[in-house]
Amino acid sequence: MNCRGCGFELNDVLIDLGHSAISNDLILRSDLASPQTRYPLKVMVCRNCSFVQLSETLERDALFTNEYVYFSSFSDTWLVHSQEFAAAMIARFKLSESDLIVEVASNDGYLLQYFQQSGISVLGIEPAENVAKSAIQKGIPTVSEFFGLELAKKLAGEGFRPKLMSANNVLAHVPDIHDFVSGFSELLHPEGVISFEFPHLSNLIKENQFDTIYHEHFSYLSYESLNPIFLKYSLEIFDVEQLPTHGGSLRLFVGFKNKHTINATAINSVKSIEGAWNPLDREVCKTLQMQSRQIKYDLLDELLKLKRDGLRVVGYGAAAKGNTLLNYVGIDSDLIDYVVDLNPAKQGKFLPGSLIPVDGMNKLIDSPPDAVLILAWNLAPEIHTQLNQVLADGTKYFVAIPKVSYLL
Ligand code: JHZ
Repeated sequence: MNCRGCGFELNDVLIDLGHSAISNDLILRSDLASPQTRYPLKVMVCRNCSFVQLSETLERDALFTNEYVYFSSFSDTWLVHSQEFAAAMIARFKLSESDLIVEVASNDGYLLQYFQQSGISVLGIEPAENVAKSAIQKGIPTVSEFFGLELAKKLAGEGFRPKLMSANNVLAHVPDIHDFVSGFSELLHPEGVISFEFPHLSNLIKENQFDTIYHEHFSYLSYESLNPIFLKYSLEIFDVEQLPTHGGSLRLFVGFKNKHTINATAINSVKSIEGAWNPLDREVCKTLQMQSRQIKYDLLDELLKLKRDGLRVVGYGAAAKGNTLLNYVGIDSDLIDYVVDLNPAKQGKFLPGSLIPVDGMNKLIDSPPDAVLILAWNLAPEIHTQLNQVLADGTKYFVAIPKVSYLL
């Protein structure tokens, strides 16, 4: 097995989570009797370039289908984040009505809508056709194809030259990172800027976010491992921001070499964090594996305690990460009655592996729980506030990451 970053042979394991079902592949009631497939979920680190990646990868067409269930607009926290980003980019890079913005993995138009409201031309690229359709219905022009060198050449040939390209939470989803990055280099305006956001590997390690490992995420990213890949395609990282979203993300600003002032202070601060949480350090790997196992024991302990007391426990947020947690810990509907999610595309289905049913808010009212495990822990404050208005005062709320703990 060779590194998808540099081709070097891979021998070092960061963490092994056994076998798991495909996280966003929710099961229809009519398929409940069929056998379920689980695939290995093991993360490797390249000794040569530090690129962190899954050992086995599934075909992208099996993961991003026409029934893809993740719609970005279901979280207000994320919408506010996107609106603020749009305003900040327009101000910082002096974007005007004559400029074009292209977003790769534009989902349901959750971000481009804010640029469009400012009168700027936008183009979305979203391979999941059902999700792209929802953006088009909102009036966001969207091409429903996978992005890479081929599509970039086609768009450049048609005269598209974006001043800003944005790619949020997509870099990790790409099997061929070289083809993907070279596409940006092909399409970007010579003076243009690309913004890449992704959950930061250092936080995954530091905060035990092992549940963010699933088959859709081919790689787990850092400044250090991405820098050489950008340089190969005449691009360079000139600035970086550390964000609280998705449990701690990086936003990299990338442009053509020598075109932008480098923010060395911001870059050095990220490099020093990555030095402290180095995935090639054996102790770091051992600790992550050990703490993940501890979370498994603690969560099972807590659920068993609640069940022995005769209490009803439910989950909230049928997040992709929730499925890794449930599969790894070995939880099913004997321990968690149902999971609530606002997204109608997930409701009425069953979580892959655990086969826990997914329902809407009405179920919470009809069968109120005594305790709620918030699977989307990254959105816990928003969810907690929302549920407090609906559920009885004594209801308990808890999360499993970074450790099993109750919310106050
Ligand atoms: P959420 C996502 O992962 C998607 P997921 C993706 N795989 C990725 O790369 C990472 O982020 C970074 C629901 N919800 O965003 C909506 C409510 O029902 O934490 C979602 O189904 N009510 C591309 O799937 C889920 O919770 C609410 O009030 O792990 C949250 O999923 C809120 C706020 C959310 O990410």
